[in-house]
Amino acid sequence: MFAGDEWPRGSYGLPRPKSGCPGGKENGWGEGWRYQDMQDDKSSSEWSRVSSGSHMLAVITIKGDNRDVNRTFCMKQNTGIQARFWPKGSYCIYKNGTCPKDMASGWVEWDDEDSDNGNSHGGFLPDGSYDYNTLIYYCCQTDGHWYDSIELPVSQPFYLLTSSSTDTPKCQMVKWAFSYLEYIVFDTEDNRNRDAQGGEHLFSDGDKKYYCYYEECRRTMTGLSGSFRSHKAAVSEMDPRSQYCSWLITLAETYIISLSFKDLTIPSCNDTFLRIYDGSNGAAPLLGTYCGSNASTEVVVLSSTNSLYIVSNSGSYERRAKNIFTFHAQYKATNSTGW
Ligand SMILES: [Ca+2]
Ligand SMILES: [Ca+2]
Ligand SMILES: [Ca+2]
Ligand SMILES: [Ca+2]
Repeated sequence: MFAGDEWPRGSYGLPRPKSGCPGGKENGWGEGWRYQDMQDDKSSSEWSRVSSGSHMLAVITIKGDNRDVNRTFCMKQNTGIQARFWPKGSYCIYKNGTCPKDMASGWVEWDDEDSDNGNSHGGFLPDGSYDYNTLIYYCCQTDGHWYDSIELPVSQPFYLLTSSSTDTPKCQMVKWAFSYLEYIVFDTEDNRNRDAQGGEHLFSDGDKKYYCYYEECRRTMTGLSGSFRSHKAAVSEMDPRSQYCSWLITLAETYIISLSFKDLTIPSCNDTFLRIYDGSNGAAPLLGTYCGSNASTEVVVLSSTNSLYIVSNSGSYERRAKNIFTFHAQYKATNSTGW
Protein backbone atom coordinates (compact mmCIF):
# COMPACT_ATOMS: atom_id res chain seq x y z
CA MET A 1 0.00 0.00 0.00
CA PHE A 2 2.83 2.42 0.83
CA ALA A 3 5.98 2.97 -1.20
CA GLY A 4 9.24 4.21 0.31
CA ASP A 5 8.30 7.84 -0.26
CA GLU A 6 5.02 7.54 1.58
CA TRP A 7 6.39 8.27 5.01
CA PRO A 8 4.79 11.40 6.47
CA ARG A 9 6.14 14.53 4.84
CA GLY A 10 8.41 16.89 6.73
CA SER A 11 11.90 16.70 8.21
CA TYR A 12 12.54 14.27 11.03
CA GLY A 13 14.62 11.26 11.97
CA LEU A 14 14.42 7.66 13.20
CA PRO A 15 17.04 5.21 14.52
CA ARG A 16 18.60 3.19 11.70
CA PRO A 17 17.87 -0.53 11.69
CA LYS A 18 20.67 -2.88 10.64
CA SER A 19 18.63 -3.56 7.49
CA GLY A 20 18.91 0.09 6.38
CA CYS A 21 16.77 3.24 6.38
CA PRO A 22 13.07 2.76 5.53
CA GLY A 23 13.53 4.84 2.37
CA GLY A 24 16.38 5.66 0.03
CA LYS A 25 18.26 8.83 -0.91
CA GLU A 26 15.84 9.37 -3.79
CA ASN A 27 13.09 9.81 -1.20
CA GLY A 28 15.05 12.29 0.90
CA TRP A 29 16.53 9.91 3.47
CA GLY A 30 20.13 10.45 4.58
CA GLU A 31 22.27 8.85 7.28
CA GLY A 32 24.42 10.18 10.10
CA TRP A 33 26.18 8.76 13.13
CA ARG A 34 27.11 9.77 16.66
CA TYR A 35 29.99 8.24 18.65
CA GLN A 36 29.60 8.82 22.40
CA ASP A 37 32.63 8.35 24.65
CA MET A 38 31.19 6.70 27.75
CA GLN A 39 32.49 6.40 31.32
CA ASP A 40 33.11 2.63 31.43
CA ASP A 41 35.56 2.39 34.35
CA LYS A 42 33.15 1.14 37.02
CA SER A 43 31.75 -2.35 37.45
CA SER A 44 30.58 -4.20 34.38
CA SER A 45 26.92 -3.92 35.45
CA GLU A 46 27.07 -0.21 34.53
CA TRP A 47 28.76 -0.62 31.18
CA SER A 48 27.05 0.56 28.03
CA ARG A 49 25.19 -2.16 26.18
CA VAL A 50 22.30 -2.83 23.80
CA SER A 51 19.45 -5.26 24.50
CA SER A 52 19.98 -8.83 23.32
CA GLY A 53 18.88 -9.39 19.73
CA SER A 54 18.77 -5.63 19.06
CA HIS A 55 17.97 -4.74 15.44
CA MET A 56 19.50 -1.26 15.67
CA LEU A 57 22.69 -0.19 13.95
CA ALA A 58 24.17 0.79 17.30
CA VAL A 59 27.57 -0.59 18.11
CA ILE A 60 29.26 -0.93 21.47
CA THR A 61 32.85 -0.25 20.52
CA ILE A 62 35.34 -1.99 22.79
CA LYS A 63 38.86 -0.53 22.75
CA GLY A 64 40.93 -1.54 25.77
CA ASP A 65 38.85 -0.50 28.78
CA ASN A 66 36.52 1.63 26.64
CA ARG A 67 32.96 0.59 25.90
CA ASP A 68 31.58 3.46 23.86
CA VAL A 69 28.32 3.79 21.91
CA ASN A 70 28.21 4.47 18.17
CA ARG A 71 24.70 4.71 16.72
CA THR A 72 23.31 5.64 13.35
CA PHE A 73 20.32 7.78 12.36
CA CYS A 74 18.00 7.86 9.37
CA MET A 75 17.12 11.50 8.66
CA LYS A 76 14.38 12.46 6.21
CA GLN A 77 14.58 15.80 4.47
CA ASN A 78 11.49 17.83 3.72
CA THR A 79 10.50 16.15 0.49
CA GLY A 80 7.58 14.18 -0.83
CA ILE A 81 4.21 15.12 -2.17
CA GLN A 82 2.25 13.01 0.26
CA ALA A 83 0.11 15.15 2.52
CA ARG A 84 0.44 12.48 5.19
CA PHE A 85 0.77 13.47 8.80
CA TRP A 86 2.01 11.50 11.76
CA PRO A 87 -1.03 9.78 13.28
CA LYS A 88 -2.08 10.40 16.87
CA GLY A 89 -0.64 7.92 19.33
CA SER A 90 2.02 7.56 21.97
CA TYR A 91 5.48 7.63 20.38
CA CYS A 92 8.33 9.96 19.44
CA ILE A 93 10.62 10.65 16.48
CA TYR A 94 13.82 12.71 16.23
CA LYS A 95 13.38 16.44 15.64
CA ASN A 96 14.85 18.05 12.55
CA GLY A 97 13.64 21.64 12.21
CA THR A 98 10.01 22.26 13.10
CA CYS A 99 8.11 19.39 14.74
CA PRO A 100 5.43 17.90 12.49
CA LYS A 101 1.85 19.07 13.08
CA ASP A 102 0.42 18.24 16.54
CA MET A 103 3.70 16.90 17.92
CA ALA A 104 5.26 18.27 21.12
CA SER A 105 9.00 18.67 21.57
CA GLY A 106 11.47 17.81 24.29
CA TRP A 107 15.10 16.83 24.77
CA VAL A 108 17.51 14.47 26.49
CA GLU A 109 21.11 15.30 27.39
CA TRP A 110 23.79 12.68 27.96
CA ASP A 111 26.76 13.70 30.13
CA ASP A 112 29.45 11.86 28.15
CA GLU A 113 32.94 11.06 29.50
CA ASP A 114 34.55 14.22 30.97
CA SER A 115 38.19 13.22 30.83
CA ASP A 116 40.00 13.12 27.50
CA ASN A 117 36.66 12.96 25.67
CA GLY A 118 36.68 11.19 22.30
CA ASN A 119 33.18 12.04 20.98
CA SER A 120 32.70 12.37 17.22
CA HIS A 121 29.93 12.51 14.63
CA GLY A 122 29.22 12.67 10.91
CA GLY A 123 26.46 12.97 8.32
CA PHE A 124 22.85 13.99 9.00
CA LEU A 125 21.85 14.24 12.66
CA PRO A 126 18.73 15.15 14.67
CA ASP A 127 18.56 18.69 16.07
CA GLY A 128 20.78 18.87 19.11
CA SER A 129 24.28 19.52 20.34
CA TYR A 130 27.17 17.20 19.50
CA ASP A 131 30.23 18.42 21.36
CA TYR A 132 31.78 16.84 24.50
CA ASN A 133 28.29 15.88 25.63
CA THR A 134 25.23 14.90 23.59
CA LEU A 135 21.88 16.70 23.45
CA ILE A 136 19.09 15.43 21.18
CA TYR A 137 15.64 16.91 20.51
CA TYR A 138 12.46 14.88 19.98
CA CYS A 139 8.99 15.38 18.55
CA CYS A 140 6.29 13.32 20.24
CA GLN A 141 2.66 12.32 19.75
CA THR A 142 1.15 11.97 23.20
CA ASP A 143 -2.52 12.38 22.29
CA GLY A 144 -3.51 8.75 21.76
CA HIS A 145 -3.14 5.25 23.18
CA TRP A 146 -0.17 3.06 22.30
CA TYR A 147 -2.60 0.16 21.71
CA ASP A 148 -4.71 1.98 19.09
CA SER A 149 -2.91 0.83 15.95
CA ILE A 150 -1.70 3.47 13.53
CA GLU A 151 -0.88 3.14 9.84
CA LEU A 152 2.67 3.66 8.59
CA PRO A 153 4.55 2.14 5.65
CA VAL A 154 5.62 -1.31 6.86
CA SER A 155 7.28 -2.80 3.78
CA GLN A 156 10.75 -2.04 5.21
CA PRO A 157 11.68 -2.60 8.88
CA PHE A 158 11.88 0.63 10.88
CA TYR A 159 12.14 2.12 14.36
CA LEU A 160 9.99 4.51 16.33
CA LEU A 161 10.96 5.92 19.71
CA THR A 162 8.99 5.20 22.88
CA SER A 163 7.27 8.08 24.68
CA SER A 164 7.94 9.43 28.17
CA SER A 165 4.15 9.94 28.48
CA THR A 166 3.49 6.26 29.32
CA ASP A 167 3.99 4.71 32.80
CA THR A 168 6.23 1.95 31.51
CA PRO A 169 7.99 1.76 28.13
CA LYS A 170 5.52 0.80 25.40
CA CYS A 171 5.66 0.35 21.67
CA GLN A 172 3.01 2.20 19.70
CA MET A 173 1.10 -0.49 17.82
CA VAL A 174 1.36 -0.25 14.05
CA LYS A 175 -1.02 -2.04 11.69
CA TRP A 176 0.48 -5.05 9.93
CA ALA A 177 3.61 -5.00 12.04
CA PHE A 178 5.10 -6.89 14.94
CA SER A 179 7.00 -4.75 17.46
CA TYR A 180 10.01 -5.41 19.64
CA LEU A 181 10.83 -3.23 22.65
CA GLU A 182 14.60 -2.69 22.73
CA TYR A 183 17.01 -0.48 24.65
CA ILE A 184 20.46 1.02 24.83
CA VAL A 185 22.22 1.53 28.17
CA PHE A 186 24.52 4.57 28.09
CA ASP A 187 27.14 4.57 30.86
CA THR A 188 27.37 8.34 31.24
CA GLU A 189 29.85 10.34 33.35
CA ASP A 190 30.18 9.14 36.97
CA ASN A 191 31.78 12.29 38.37
CA ARG A 192 29.10 14.95 39.15
CA ASN A 193 26.80 13.55 36.46
CA ARG A 194 24.72 16.10 34.60
CA ASP A 195 22.34 13.92 32.58
CA ALA A 196 19.13 15.88 32.05
CA GLN A 197 15.87 15.86 30.13
CA GLY A 198 12.84 18.10 29.55
CA GLY A 199 9.51 18.21 27.74
CA GLU A 200 8.32 15.22 25.70
CA HIS A 201 10.99 12.71 24.76
CA LEU A 202 11.69 9.00 24.46
CA PHE A 203 11.12 6.78 27.53
CA SER A 204 14.20 7.04 29.69
CA ASP A 205 14.86 4.99 32.82
CA GLY A 206 18.17 6.33 34.09
CA ASP A 207 20.88 5.19 31.70
CA LYS A 208 18.42 2.98 29.80
CA LYS A 209 16.66 4.46 26.75
CA TYR A 210 13.88 2.53 24.99
CA TYR A 211 13.27 2.07 21.25
CA CYS A 212 10.72 0.12 19.21
CA TYR A 213 11.57 -1.98 16.18
CA TYR A 214 8.88 -3.00 13.65
CA GLU A 215 8.71 -5.78 11.11
CA GLU A 216 5.90 -6.40 8.66
CA CYS A 217 3.63 -9.33 9.56
CA ARG A 218 1.32 -9.81 6.59
CA ARG A 219 1.53 -13.28 5.13
CA THR A 220 -0.10 -15.00 2.16
CA MET A 221 -0.40 -18.78 1.99
CA THR A 222 -1.30 -20.70 -1.17
CA GLY A 223 -0.55 -24.34 -0.26
CA LEU A 224 -3.38 -26.88 -0.05
CA SER A 225 -2.66 -27.26 3.65
CA GLY A 226 -0.62 -25.33 6.17
CA SER A 227 -0.35 -23.86 9.61
CA PHE A 228 0.50 -20.55 11.21
CA ARG A 229 0.77 -19.21 14.70
CA SER A 230 0.96 -16.06 16.77
CA HIS A 231 4.36 -14.49 17.10
CA LYS A 232 6.15 -15.80 20.14
CA ALA A 233 5.84 -13.94 23.36
CA ALA A 234 9.07 -12.61 24.72
CA VAL A 235 11.80 -15.08 25.48
CA SER A 236 13.91 -12.47 27.25
CA GLU A 237 13.55 -9.09 28.91
CA MET A 238 11.82 -7.70 25.79
CA ASP A 239 8.30 -8.18 27.19
CA PRO A 240 5.76 -7.08 26.12
CA ARG A 241 5.75 -7.52 22.39
CA SER A 242 2.71 -6.55 20.38
CA GLN A 243 1.36 -7.65 17.05
CA TYR A 244 -1.30 -6.58 14.58
CA CYS A 245 -0.90 -9.16 11.84
CA SER A 246 -2.77 -10.81 8.98
CA TRP A 247 -2.76 -14.11 7.15
CA LEU A 248 -4.42 -14.59 3.77
CA ILE A 249 -5.10 -18.14 2.62
CA THR A 250 -5.96 -18.07 -1.05
CA LEU A 251 -6.34 -21.14 -3.24
CA ALA A 252 -7.55 -22.07 -6.71
CA GLU A 253 -11.24 -21.34 -7.21
CA THR A 254 -12.35 -24.95 -6.96
CA TYR A 255 -11.37 -25.18 -3.29
CA ILE A 256 -12.91 -24.23 0.01
CA ILE A 257 -10.91 -24.06 3.27
CA SER A 258 -11.34 -25.66 6.66
CA LEU A 259 -9.52 -23.91 9.52
CA SER A 260 -9.06 -25.31 13.04
CA PHE A 261 -6.85 -24.58 16.02
CA LYS A 262 -4.34 -26.57 18.04
CA ASP A 263 -4.30 -23.61 20.41
CA LEU A 264 -6.45 -20.47 20.63
CA THR A 265 -5.90 -18.56 23.87
CA ILE A 266 -6.93 -14.89 23.87
CA PRO A 267 -7.87 -14.02 27.45
CA SER A 268 -8.96 -10.39 27.09
CA CYS A 269 -11.71 -8.98 24.87
CA ASN A 270 -11.17 -5.21 25.07
CA ASP A 271 -9.27 -4.64 21.86
CA THR A 272 -7.55 -8.02 21.73
CA PHE A 273 -8.89 -10.51 19.19
CA LEU A 274 -8.51 -12.91 16.34
CA ARG A 275 -10.93 -12.24 13.45
CA ILE A 276 -11.70 -14.51 10.54
CA TYR A 277 -13.23 -13.21 7.31
CA ASP A 278 -14.90 -15.32 4.62
CA GLY A 279 -12.93 -13.86 1.70
CA SER A 280 -9.66 -12.22 0.77
CA ASN A 281 -9.70 -9.08 2.95
CA GLY A 282 -11.32 -7.29 5.88
CA ALA A 283 -14.24 -6.14 3.71
CA ALA A 284 -15.44 -9.75 3.32
CA PRO A 285 -18.17 -11.15 5.63
CA LEU A 286 -16.91 -11.68 9.19
CA LEU A 287 -17.13 -15.33 10.21
CA GLY A 288 -16.16 -14.69 13.81
CA THR A 289 -14.31 -12.60 16.36
CA TYR A 290 -12.54 -14.78 18.90
CA CYS A 291 -11.49 -13.61 22.34
CA GLY A 292 -12.28 -14.52 25.93
CA SER A 293 -14.39 -17.66 26.43
CA ASN A 294 -15.17 -18.22 22.73
CA ALA A 295 -11.48 -18.48 21.91
CA SER A 296 -10.84 -22.20 22.25
CA THR A 297 -9.65 -25.21 20.30
CA GLU A 298 -13.31 -26.02 19.59
CA VAL A 299 -13.38 -23.30 16.95
CA VAL A 300 -13.64 -24.74 13.43
CA VAL A 301 -14.29 -22.48 10.47
CA LEU A 302 -15.28 -23.42 6.91
CA SER A 303 -15.01 -20.89 4.12
CA SER A 304 -17.68 -20.50 1.45
CA THR A 305 -15.10 -19.44 -1.15
CA ASN A 306 -11.44 -20.13 -1.96
CA SER A 307 -10.07 -17.53 0.51
CA LEU A 308 -9.89 -16.90 4.24
CA TYR A 309 -8.45 -13.76 5.81
CA ILE A 310 -7.33 -13.76 9.45
CA VAL A 311 -6.39 -10.71 11.54
CA SER A 312 -4.79 -10.89 14.99
CA ASN A 313 -4.52 -7.95 17.37
CA SER A 314 -2.75 -8.33 20.72
CA GLY A 315 -4.18 -4.90 21.65
CA SER A 316 -3.76 -3.47 25.13
CA TYR A 317 -3.53 -6.88 26.73
CA GLU A 318 -0.27 -7.00 28.63
CA ARG A 319 1.49 -10.28 28.80
CA ARG A 320 2.44 -10.97 32.36
CA ALA A 321 3.52 -14.50 31.65
CA LYS A 322 4.86 -16.25 28.63
CA ASN A 323 2.46 -17.57 26.00
CA ILE A 324 -0.75 -15.86 27.11
CA PHE A 325 -1.93 -14.42 23.79
CA THR A 326 -1.29 -17.43 21.58
CA PHE A 327 -2.83 -19.33 18.74
CA HIS A 328 -1.75 -22.08 16.43
CA ALA A 329 -4.00 -22.54 13.41
CA GLN A 330 -4.02 -25.22 10.74
CA TYR A 331 -6.00 -25.37 7.52
CA LYS A 332 -6.70 -27.79 4.73
CA ALA A 333 -8.32 -27.40 1.36
CA THR A 334 -11.35 -29.33 0.21
CA ASN A 335 -12.20 -29.57 -3.45
CA SER A 336 -15.65 -28.00 -3.50
CA THR A 337 -16.62 -29.80 -6.69
CA GLY A 338 -15.35 -33.18 -5.59
CA TRP A 339 -18.20 -34.40 -3.37
CA1 LIG B 1 35.01 5.77 27.10
CA1 LIG C 1 30.62 15.23 30.21
CA1 LIG D 1 34.69 10.18 33.76
CA1 LIG E 1 28.00 5.93 34.64
